[in-house]
Amino acid sequence: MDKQSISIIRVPFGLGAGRPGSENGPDSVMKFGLVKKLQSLGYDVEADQCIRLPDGIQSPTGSKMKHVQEVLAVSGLLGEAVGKTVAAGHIPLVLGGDHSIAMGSLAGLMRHYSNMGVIWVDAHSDLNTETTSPSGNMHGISLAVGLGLSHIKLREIAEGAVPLKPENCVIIGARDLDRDEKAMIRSCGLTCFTMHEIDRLGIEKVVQEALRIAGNGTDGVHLSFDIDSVDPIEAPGTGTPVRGGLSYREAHLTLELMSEWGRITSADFVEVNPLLDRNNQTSKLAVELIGSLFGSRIL
Ligand code: 6HN
Ligand code: MN
Ligand code: MN
Ligand code: MN
Repeated sequence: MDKQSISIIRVPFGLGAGRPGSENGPDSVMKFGLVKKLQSLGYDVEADQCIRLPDGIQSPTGSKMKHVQEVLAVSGLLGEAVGKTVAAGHIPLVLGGDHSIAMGSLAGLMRHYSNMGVIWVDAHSDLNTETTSPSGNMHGISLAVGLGLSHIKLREIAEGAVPLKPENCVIIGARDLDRDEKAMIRSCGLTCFTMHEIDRLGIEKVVQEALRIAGNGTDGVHLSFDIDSVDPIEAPGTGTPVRGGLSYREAHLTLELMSEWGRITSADFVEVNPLLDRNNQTSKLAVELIGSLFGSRIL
C-alpha cells in the first residue's frame, strides 16, 4: 500500500456469532495502540467512524438464522461508510465484531470496484447458506453472501453492489469446513488453500499464489482477516477456535507479503473476542498483524 490515509471503522457488533464478546473487539484493539502503530508507519489515520446497531431493530425469534435483521442493519450502515471512505481516497480498515460484518464491507466495496479480488484468511470458509448452516450463526455465511450464493444479496445491503466473482476469491488457512461448505468449495470456482496446502507448499508459496489469483485483472483487493486463522496458542481470544492454525510467524509473513505486494486496497480484522482472551494476547496480536499489513518490518 502507498503511504496514504487509513480510515479505521469500528464495528462493535457480535450478534452474528454464537457467543458474546466480539462486540468488544474494536475497543480492545484500539486500546493496544493501533492508531500510534499506524502513525509510526507514516500514515494519516482517521479513527472517528463507529458503526452501531440502531435502536429498535430486533429479528423475530424462532427462525433458523439468528439476528438476520440486526446483521442487515449494521451491514447496510457499514457498506455506506466503507463506500464513502473509498470514494474519499482513504483505505478502509474495518475492525470487528464478528465476521458477519464482512457482508457490509463487501457490499460497500462492490459498488465501487467493478472487479475486486478477495483474500479470506480464516480457519473456516464462511460459505454456508441459510439452507446449509448447521448453527444458524450469520458469521458462517458471509462469504457466501459476497458471492451471491445466499438468499441475502449484496445489493440489498448496498444499492448497486454486484456479487464477487469466485475466480477472484481465495481462502487461506481453512481447517474446519462443514459438509456442504466442502461441496460449495469444489463447485463454486474459488480457490481454497487449506492448512494441508500450507503444510505442503509453505506459506510463502501459498500467499504468492493467492495474490496472483486475487490480483489477476482486478481493480482492488480486499483482505478479510479472521483472527481464528491463527493457531489458538497465539490467538485464544476468539469465539470459534480451531487448533492446527497459522503459526505466529506464518500469520505475520502472510501480511508482510501482502504489504510488499502493495495492492491490498481495504481490510477487515474480525473475531477478536476479549472476553475469551488470555492477558489481551489476541488484541495485541491483532495490532501487530495490522502493523505488518501496513509495512511494519523486523529490520
Ligand atoms: N467465523 N461453519 C460454522 C458455522 O456455524 O457455520 C462456523 C462458522 C465460523 C464463522 O468464524 O467467521
Ligand atoms: Mn479525510
Ligand atoms: Mn470467518
Ligand atoms: Mn473463522
